[in-house]
Amino acid sequence: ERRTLGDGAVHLPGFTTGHDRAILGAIATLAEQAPFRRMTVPGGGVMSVALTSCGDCGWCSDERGYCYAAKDPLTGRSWPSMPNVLKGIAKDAAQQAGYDEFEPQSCLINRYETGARMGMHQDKDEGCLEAPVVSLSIGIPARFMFGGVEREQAVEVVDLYHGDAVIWGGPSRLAWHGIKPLRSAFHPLTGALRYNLTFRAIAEDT
Ligand code: MD5
Ligand code: FE
Repeated sequence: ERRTLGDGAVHLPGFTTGHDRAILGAIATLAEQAPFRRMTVPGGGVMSVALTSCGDCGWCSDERGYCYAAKDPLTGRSWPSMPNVLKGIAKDAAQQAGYDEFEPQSCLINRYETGARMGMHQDKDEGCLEAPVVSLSIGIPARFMFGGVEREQAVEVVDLYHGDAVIWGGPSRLAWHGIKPLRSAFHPLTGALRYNLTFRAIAEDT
């Protein structure tokens, strides 16, 4: 099934079906090498979402700002490479949405516990804004807030469930978005947790 969530956003409900255990196994192995951690954001707050990354670079935040960095600031080592099983699923999802050339360099993995949330933001640190972001939702559901390219535009709430893939391309690539505080729930494969994996093409800053 392929649905249109909004301008340029393609929703593939249940896309990861059959790969869930492989995805969760990959996350567990990655987290041994680059543990989930809660990052500080500019202003001094600490995110409620814990995260880690794999691939050529990983998303980082501290008091000074956000960036993609080749080394994990927690371990001082390179981020673990992107597992082929994850890269393959991301490329297949992108292809379903018409992006045959998508080559993700980085995968950010967010881990939400009950009450964790993500405030409204745009993803624009990647450099390659022509490439889509592919996201996979695993575990308990989330209420996704989907706004417009302008901060003031109305926000639509969309529920994202275990196994859903969303390909954010075209005008939705720069849409404002966020996640409402996670409601307590249980999923047989993740317990009380939700994971979101986002696959991104990154260009070096010049
Ligand atoms: C999440 N993660 O569920 C979301 C899913 C993040 C983040 O927002 O930055 O880690 S990715 C949603 C996304 C990405 C790019 C564009 C749009 C949504 N959009 O146009 O709404 O943890
Ligand atoms: Fe985002």
